[in-house]
Amino acid sequence: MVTGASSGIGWATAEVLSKGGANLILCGRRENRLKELQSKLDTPSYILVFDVGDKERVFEKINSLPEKFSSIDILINNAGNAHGLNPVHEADLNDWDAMIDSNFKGLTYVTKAVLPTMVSRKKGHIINLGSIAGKEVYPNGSVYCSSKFAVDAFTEGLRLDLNPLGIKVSAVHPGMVNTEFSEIRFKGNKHKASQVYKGLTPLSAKDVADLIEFMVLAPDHVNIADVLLLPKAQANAYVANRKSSTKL
Ligand code: 8X3
Repeated sequence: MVTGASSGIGWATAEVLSKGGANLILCGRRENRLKELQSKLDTPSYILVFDVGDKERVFEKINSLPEKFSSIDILINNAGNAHGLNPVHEADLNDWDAMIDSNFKGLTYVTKAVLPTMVSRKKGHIINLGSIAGKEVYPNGSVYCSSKFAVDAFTEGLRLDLNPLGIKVSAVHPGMVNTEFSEIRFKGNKHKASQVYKGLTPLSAKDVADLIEFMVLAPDHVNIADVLLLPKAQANAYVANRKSSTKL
């Protein structure tokens, strides 16, 4: 199961895992995009349309899965976004709610809804998409970073709780990835979004998907538990080697 499959890292992950032979449950808010993705996949897939932040719908949809798709082996908790990049005193409360609802609360709801099928079989692998923003705080990113720090803490807690059950819990923390991410953060301002990756080669969604595939394919006794994935040009959350003088 991949959440946020309608674009970016989620889309690329679904494509890579399908090429590797996995049946897929594609989750997202945009049904037309999920159908487009489904038409490109090599393996059987099932679409679930919901917003991860909508608690009731998350459980309703996941509990409605047909028999063939109801035993989930691998959950990729990818859905999430950034809204705004502002200092605390200027930020919009609605942006904060949207980030906390999808990046953190939504991830916990989906996990809770999927877990019963893993717990009863004592089998499964959950991979959460964190961020370098969950390891380091940067200016104007206070609540986005908080939501990703929360994902990091939840991942560790989940790994502890599921340890006796033999269920693997891992996290991937990407730095700069060229997806719709910055365009959404800057509310459709393509110019501002393009400045973020100016003068350097960011990660592609496929780079992250390839890492996820590697983690999924590790031998059963191996858990690649926590990976920070950066483009070569990025040193940390706010230092990058750019060919131009553009600053983050
Ligand atoms: C995305 C990476 O550096 O824009 O989570 O926060 S960053």
